[in-house]
Amino acid sequence: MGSAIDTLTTPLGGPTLPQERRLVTSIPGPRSQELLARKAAAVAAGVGHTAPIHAVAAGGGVVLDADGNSLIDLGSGIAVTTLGNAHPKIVEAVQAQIAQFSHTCFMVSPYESYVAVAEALNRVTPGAHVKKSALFNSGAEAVENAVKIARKFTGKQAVVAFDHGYHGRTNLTMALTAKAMPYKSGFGPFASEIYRAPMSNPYRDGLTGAQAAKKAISIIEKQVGADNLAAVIIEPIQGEGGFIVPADGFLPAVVEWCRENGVVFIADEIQTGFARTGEMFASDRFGIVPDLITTAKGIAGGLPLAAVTGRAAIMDASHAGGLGGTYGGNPVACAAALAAIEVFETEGLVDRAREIELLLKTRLTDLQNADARIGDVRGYGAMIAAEFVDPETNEPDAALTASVAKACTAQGVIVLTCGTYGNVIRFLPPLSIPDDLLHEGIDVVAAALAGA
Ligand code: PLZ
Repeated sequence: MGSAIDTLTTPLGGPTLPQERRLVTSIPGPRSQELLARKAAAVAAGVGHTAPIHAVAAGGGVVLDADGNSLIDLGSGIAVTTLGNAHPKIVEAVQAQIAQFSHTCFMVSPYESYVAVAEALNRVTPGAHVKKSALFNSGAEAVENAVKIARKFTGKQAVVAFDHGYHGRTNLTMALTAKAMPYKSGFGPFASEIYRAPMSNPYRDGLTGAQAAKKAISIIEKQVGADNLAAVIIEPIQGEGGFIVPADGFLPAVVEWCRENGVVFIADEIQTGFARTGEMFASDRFGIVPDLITTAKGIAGGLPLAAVTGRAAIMDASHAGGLGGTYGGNPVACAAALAAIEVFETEGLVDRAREIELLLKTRLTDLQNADARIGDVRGYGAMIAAEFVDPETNEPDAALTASVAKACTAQGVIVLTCGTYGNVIRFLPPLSIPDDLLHEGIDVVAAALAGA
C-alpha cells in the first residue's frame, strides 16, 4: 500500500501542497486509527492531542494526513508555523546547516549563527536601547531564564504573574501559569515567591485600562511590595488564557509602575511575537517597551528555539557561566531563525497578518450578529478568538465550544480551543494560508455551530 504522499501530484511539503480541504475517509481514517492505537500503547497518557490524525506533510494552509485527507490548518501547531510549514527558505537553511555541523554546544565552541540571531533579536524587538540576548530551546525555558536574569539583576525574589496567564509546564512556569487543569493539577508543590494579580479583561470586568491597572498595582503593592518584587511577567495579549486583549492604557500603566519601582517588566511574547498580531511584536501595538522579552514559537519556522532579549544592563547582570544549556541556540535552529527573520522582514508578513485579521473579524462578527452564543470576537492579526457563552447569562459555555471544535476537526478543519473556562475557539492560521481556505474554514465553523 502506498503512503498518502504518493497521491500528491506536487512535491512534498511547503506551499506546493494542493491547497484544498479534501476528505477521502472519515476522521480519523484507518491509518490514523492504527497510529492512535500505537500512541495509546507507547506514549504516556498525559500527552494529549487535538486532531486525531497522523500528519505526513503540511504547507501553505493545510495538513495532510496518512489517509490522504487534507485538513485546513487554523492552528499552526499552536502559533508556531507562522510562515507556513516547510517554507522553502527554512528548508534550504536547515539543509545547508545540518550538512555543515549539527552541534558543537555554544558554551563549548561558539559559532556565528547564534551571534547573528542575537543581533537580529536585539534589532527587531521593541525599543531602541542597547540590548542583548540569550538563546534556549523552548518557551518555558526562556521564561525560566528571564526570571533568573531579573532576580540576579534586582537582587529580589518575588515575581508577579496575572490571572489567566500561561507561561509553560516546567516547575517554575507551572507556578506562573494560572490554570490548574490540565497544566498543574497534582504536579505540585510549585516554586515559591510567585504572586498573581488581576488581568485587564474588558469583556468580563468592564474596567478601563487605567482602572484595571490601578486595581492590579494596588494588589501588588499590598500583597507583595515593590521592595520584594523582581519582575512582573505578562503576555501582552494572553494566549492559552483565552486571547484576552487588555484595555488600552493597562499595559503602559503597569510598565510605568515597574520602572518607578525598580521592577523588571517581562513581556512574554512567545505566542504573540513575530508578526502574529499584525505587528512584529504585540508590545509595539500597545506602545510599550519591555525590559525583557521572551520569544519562541514563530521564531524559527518550526524548529525548537527560544530567546530572552532585553536591556543590556539587565542581561549582563548574570555571572559568566550562569546562563546556558547543552542545546540552547542549536545551529540548525539558528539557521532556521535567521531565514525566518529575513522572511518576516522581506515578505510583508505583518501586512498579511492584518489582512487575515480583517477577513476573520468580518466573518466572525457576521456570525456573532446572527448567533448570540458568540459573546465576543476579539484579537489582532492572525490571532483571533470567538468566545462562546450562554446567551441568557453570558456564562462561559465550554460544552458548546468543545462540540463545535470536534465537529470542525471531523469536517477537516483543525481548530484549537483555549481559555480559563475552555469556552474560546482561537484562530491561529499560518500566514501562508490562501484566503479561500480561510473562508472555507469559517464556513465549516459556522455549520458546526448551527448544528450544535
Ligand atoms: N508562554 C505565552 O503560549 C506555549 C502551550 C501548549 P513552550 N503555549 C502553548 C501546551 O499545552 O503545552 C507558551 C505560551 C506563552 C510560554 C509558553 C511555553 O512555551 O515552548 O511550550 O515551553
